[in-house]
Amino acid sequence: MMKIIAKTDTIGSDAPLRVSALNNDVQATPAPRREVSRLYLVLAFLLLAVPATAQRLTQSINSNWLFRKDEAGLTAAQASATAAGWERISLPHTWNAADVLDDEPGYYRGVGWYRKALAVPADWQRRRVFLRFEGANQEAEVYVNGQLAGRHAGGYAAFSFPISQWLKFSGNEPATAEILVKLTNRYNPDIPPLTADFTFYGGIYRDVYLVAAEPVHFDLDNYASAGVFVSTPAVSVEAADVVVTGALVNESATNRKLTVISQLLDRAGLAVARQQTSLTLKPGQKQAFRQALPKLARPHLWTPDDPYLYRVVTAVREGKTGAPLDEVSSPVGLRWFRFDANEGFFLNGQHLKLIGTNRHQDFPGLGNALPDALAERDVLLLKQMGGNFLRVSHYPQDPAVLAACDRLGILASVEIPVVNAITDSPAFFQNCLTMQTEMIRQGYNHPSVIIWAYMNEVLLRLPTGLKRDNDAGRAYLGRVRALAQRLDSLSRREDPGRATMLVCHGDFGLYQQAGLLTIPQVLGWNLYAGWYSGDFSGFPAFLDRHHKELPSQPLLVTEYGADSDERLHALQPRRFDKTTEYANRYHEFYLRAMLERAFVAGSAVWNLAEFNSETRQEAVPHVNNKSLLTGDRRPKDAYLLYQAHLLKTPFLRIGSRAWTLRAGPAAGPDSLFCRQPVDVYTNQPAVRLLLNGRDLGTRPAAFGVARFSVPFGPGPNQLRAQAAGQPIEDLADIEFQLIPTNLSSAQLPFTELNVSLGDERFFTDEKLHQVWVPEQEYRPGGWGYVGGHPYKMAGDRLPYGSDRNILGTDYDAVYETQRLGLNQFRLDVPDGDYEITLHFAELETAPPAEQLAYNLAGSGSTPAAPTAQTRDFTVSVNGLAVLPNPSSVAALLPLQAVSYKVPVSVRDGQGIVIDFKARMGEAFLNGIQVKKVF
Ligand code: GCB
Ligand code: CA
Repeated sequence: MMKIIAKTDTIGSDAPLRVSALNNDVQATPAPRREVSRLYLVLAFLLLAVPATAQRLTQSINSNWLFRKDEAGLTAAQASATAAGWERISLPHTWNAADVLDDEPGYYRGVGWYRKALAVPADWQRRRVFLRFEGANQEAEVYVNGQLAGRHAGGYAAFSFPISQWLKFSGNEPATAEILVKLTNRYNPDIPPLTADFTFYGGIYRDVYLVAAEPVHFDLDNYASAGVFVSTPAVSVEAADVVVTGALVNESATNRKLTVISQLLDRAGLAVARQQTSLTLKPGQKQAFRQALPKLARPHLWTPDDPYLYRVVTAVREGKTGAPLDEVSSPVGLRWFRFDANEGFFLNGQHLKLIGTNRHQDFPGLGNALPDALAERDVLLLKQMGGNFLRVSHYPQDPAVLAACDRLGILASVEIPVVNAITDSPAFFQNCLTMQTEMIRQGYNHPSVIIWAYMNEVLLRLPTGLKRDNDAGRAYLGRVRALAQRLDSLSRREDPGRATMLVCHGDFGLYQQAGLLTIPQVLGWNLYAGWYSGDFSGFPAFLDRHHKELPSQPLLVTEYGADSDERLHALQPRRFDKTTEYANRYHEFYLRAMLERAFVAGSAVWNLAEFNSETRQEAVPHVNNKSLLTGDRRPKDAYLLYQAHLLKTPFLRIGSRAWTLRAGPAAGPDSLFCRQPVDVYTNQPAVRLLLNGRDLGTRPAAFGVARFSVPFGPGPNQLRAQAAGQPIEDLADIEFQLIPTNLSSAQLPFTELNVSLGDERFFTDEKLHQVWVPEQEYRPGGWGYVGGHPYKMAGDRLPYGSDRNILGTDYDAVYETQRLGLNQFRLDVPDGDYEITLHFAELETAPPAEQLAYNLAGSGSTPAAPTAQTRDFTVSVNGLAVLPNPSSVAALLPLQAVSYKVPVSVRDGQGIVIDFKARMGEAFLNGIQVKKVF
């Protein structure tokens, strides 16, 4: 990385040295000559003692900022002079936390200003002061006292600017400085990402720090890196080589004779290796150094099970024994690894299947502005799942993430946000190269990192007009290859100790044609067979094709997953129904296929947790819920499946954890139960299940799951699952709303019914404590539709229903399905007073819904304005036309939820008969609720 010019001398140490907080340099300071008070002595001692370990002051400045949006295009001077419209905020902050969730397509992508008044101590006149941003999306201009201190492009890397020259001191007085930041998250074709399935929240959404260094300091102006780089070029069970490189800067006015000392400290703080380098720097000089520490014998290795961390503390001193002027501490994990195209991944010579997830920086209500603790919690949740691998997707994240990986023993891959497409411009290429350099230098000292990656599904969206087989298309593929080649070489040059990776979507031929498959050291595949296309069998077939056609290219399954909306459940799960049950089958199938193939080095589920993607529609608009955890980080069943496979301690958990409020029809006219499935996840051979204390029997666990069919009774049901011979058990309390088969049953009186028409799924509404059940055909004595057929959106992706955002409701899943052409909906309820609510949403729109193979809408793409269809039908309840014309254009706008509540008095055993009569087109109904009032 840097030229080596420093003179280096090594001091081997036989006995380890203990580094204490009060080191010799401080004690050696000559005593004050004058007589001083006792208090002064204590103060002086404190002042001397503190700088001994912290010559560089680093401090976050997150509190008390002012923020305002700017749609008027202010200059910095105008913004600074504007008094009105500022809002007091603290960092981390995003201005898009709310507008990504509303029914208006799009979110604010424009300029925001931040300002802060800073008090700077007088003694900082001597110091070199830097402003460090851990991340701000996406183009920043930083002004200090009205002067432009620096610009940065890209929303996911740290950046830092020297600001001393803009600070104004008068005499020995502290100074105040105004920091003003102009930030924009507008679309910029020269800055990746261009489009992606996640939200490009604007804001200073990570910590901001002020750093004040002595005039002699380690390089603080090297892509916002630590300025000191630790590598471990050779590690084995017998010995480890640790190398420290970096550069030293002399910003003082005199020649300085300096010593750089690096000490390798074990976990207890004992120095186990040490090296010292002498350098002489002229004023204004920057000089690189390299220190190869003495070989460490029998190193304590870093592994997922035992993530043992050493530290390298690198300090610069005046002369050989002077006070430390600057110090950098870096984590060190001693490990080595390799990828093998046939056998997969090896850590420290041992085979290790990498299993884990992807992660976005996203939390409900916070957008991307997460405190560090939430980043750390995500890594912990991955660890508690038994995972050992994190794909930090699709961009570098808060440094807290990699630090947590280092501590918890999670191997990591990090990438820059080149997603879906590139722009063929010199500026775009340069931004990519700069981002890759920032990512590598900023993340270099994290032993958890094993992969630097640089493109995700870059051929998903060929620019308009380009085809794989036209000239322009071929030229574009050539440009993508050129960029990939440059990013790959840059990564290998910057950091020969990590593997490079490029991630493709499942179009083998296209990436092959572009010549991308053999550029990286490891190839990542995002595979969704059985979700976006085809069925599960496409997945193993694809893996085997890779292994056959690219026998020397190691592979990771970098993404796989299926939407799962924890409110939706199906007894016969189907592709794209978004139920928990379909996602469970998907993960069971995929995990097995990968475990069976040694050549699959590892995998990462898409995604650890639900995340916002503003342009997504579907059952939960704006949310991608292909995940193992809900947005608020509760485990879905698939998380338990991985625990059952990965945890080494006895494990048992009852699945369907969010399905604790259930409903279903009684098994027959005389039964008081309904059978529904319950899966128990375990790493034990068999599971016994009890229902309200009654033994339901013991079932063997196959591939981590024991499946039961449980006869739920009305009201509370307590399940207790036990593993044979192990003192572990799990409890679940499920409330069941049993629907009578015969609605006038005295044994099980009718109370309420909520039906989602055109639907095969159950929908649990925790908030209103209601369960919607799938439609059924009317049978005398019972309830159901007469005639008609379920609505199905054009195209073959959805088994039924639509995936459009239904406006004006949070119950999109219910409104997205409908029964078309029905004649009646009937309920043979006993006499009494009832309340019926009918729910409608027109699902047909012109033009029809987007028909892309992958539903990854581009930035700023606005869904076509829905227009009304020609449809004319009437609805009457027990012969009364309660809704003269619900289908009139004014009443029923496309993709708008509408509902009508109608009281009905049932007499003479007539029950409830709702008639639908179409004069034009087909009548329809999306949902119905019937409640007995008295
Ligand atoms: C992908 C993308 C990811 C999407 C995911 C999905 O292949 O890499 O960004 O979010 O699929 O859910 O469609
Ligand atoms: Ca942080």
